[in-house]
Amino acid sequence: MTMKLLHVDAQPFAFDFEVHRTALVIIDMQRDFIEPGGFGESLGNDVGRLGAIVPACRAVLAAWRQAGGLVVHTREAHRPDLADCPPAKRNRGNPALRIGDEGPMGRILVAGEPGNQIIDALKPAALEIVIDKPGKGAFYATPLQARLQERAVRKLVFMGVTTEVCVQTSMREANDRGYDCLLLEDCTESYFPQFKSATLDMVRAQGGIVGWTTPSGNLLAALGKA
Ligand code: TIU
Repeated sequence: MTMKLLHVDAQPFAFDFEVHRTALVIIDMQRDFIEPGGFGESLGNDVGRLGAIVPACRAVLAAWRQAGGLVVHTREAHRPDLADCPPAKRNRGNPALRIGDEGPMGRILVAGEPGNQIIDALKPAALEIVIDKPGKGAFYATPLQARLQERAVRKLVFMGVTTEVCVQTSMREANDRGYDCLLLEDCTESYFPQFKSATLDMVRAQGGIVGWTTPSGNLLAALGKA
């Protein structure tokens, strides 16, 4: 693994990082959000948009693994007894299928069910960190902060879905814990294109109030893979 300081062209200015002090965090690339019949669709969304980012995510994941970087995968997942699912979340919006109900891919948003798995194209490798999270943020009620501190990680590169919900929430939580965050623009997607675009704008406004954004090609170039 290189110990060099690498520079990525980004907005609002260059993002500098060392691979051994940085983690790639892939948010909730689960069948529940990307395929029909899961949680995303139960909320009334057209899930078709999200799959388009998978090839770009795969390219980054492969390059990051080859560089020897730490990879964190998250899953939005509730315990089978739903003890970690507030009724306010389960009942919000009176959805067609509620969290815990039986759907075409098993129980909606429940750990261990087929629909709750990360899609095969981005399957976690042995020894990569997998974090099950009951909320939208990756830090709330999870061991993520401890796992990153054990490895002296200071910076995070984000991919995943959805941009303005779990990705943005996780980036804001990371900010408050002292991490610099880079969001890869073509490796994140929303059910609402205007929300993705607004999120990218608000992340990098005010001198990077939440973080940096860049197309994944710029990260690949910094890693020597473009
Ligand atoms: N509904 C929606 O856009 N997202 C979520 O409920 N969770 C995540 O973003 N992972």
